[in-house]
Amino acid sequence: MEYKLRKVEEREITSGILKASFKMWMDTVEADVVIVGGGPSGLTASKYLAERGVKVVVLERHLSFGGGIWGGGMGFPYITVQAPAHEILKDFNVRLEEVEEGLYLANSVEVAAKLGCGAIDAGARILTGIVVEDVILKENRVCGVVINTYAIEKAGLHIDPLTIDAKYVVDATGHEASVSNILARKNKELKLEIPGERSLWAEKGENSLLRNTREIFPGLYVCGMAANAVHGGYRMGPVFGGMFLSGRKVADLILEDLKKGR
Ligand code: 48F
Repeated sequence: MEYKLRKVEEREITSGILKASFKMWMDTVEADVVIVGGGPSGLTASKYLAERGVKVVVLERHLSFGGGIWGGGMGFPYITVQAPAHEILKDFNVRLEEVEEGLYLANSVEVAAKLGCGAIDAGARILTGIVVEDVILKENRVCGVVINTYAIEKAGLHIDPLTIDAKYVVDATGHEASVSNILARKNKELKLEIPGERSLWAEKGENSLLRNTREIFPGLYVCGMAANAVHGGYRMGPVFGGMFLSGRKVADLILEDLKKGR
């Protein structure tokens, strides 16, 4: 390696970034599936959809993906995962340690990083710093999302949003269930009751999560903690088997729907 860099002009840097960004955004005006939230459930779903050739866009409010996974339990950087969901982490090349029969430990920083890598390598597009502030609702179906930048949201500026058309939208926004809440709040005639999550009961929360992972309104699926928040399920703390399996389930449900041409 020669330790001498090529000369570079400022305009080359700027025009290179703009050219790539506009090309990417022009290709993001519509997608098969928009997943809102780049936490464990959303990233898992995105990998299993993208590797089957589905055009997937993950929109994440913050500049980094991973959601609630980075900090493990109260800042101790490990999460627990129950069988058979550890098989999903194997698909992402995450290293696991079996601590009890069928119960595994994984380092939370490694999980967050590898979920993102796995999703990107499978072909999912992850856009960070983007907030979903509404949905497109036509003829009793969610058919896309309304987006703005996190910087604009945080500054409180009144700037009109842009949109992304989608065949399916997935609310993977965690405890907030923000997409489902927006739909319910703005469209009272739909009579969508969203009770929010209950207190912590790991076993119950994990099991109900999988039942609650489903299409809650035409075009809108919920997965991850959002699925329990929408149905009044329990929270579960730093046990993540349900999150990964919920992401996998929503991908399978959507693949089935796409196959049927719904
Ligand atoms: O909260 P989060 O990690 O969701 P999850 O996949 O996993 C939950 C676990 O982390 C944990 C748990 C396990 O025991 O309960 O909490 O269900 O990730 C949700 C992501 O969605 C983003 C948010 O920044 C976070 O990274 N998000 C929320 N609302 C929006 C959003 C929005 N309106 N637009 C874009 N991103």
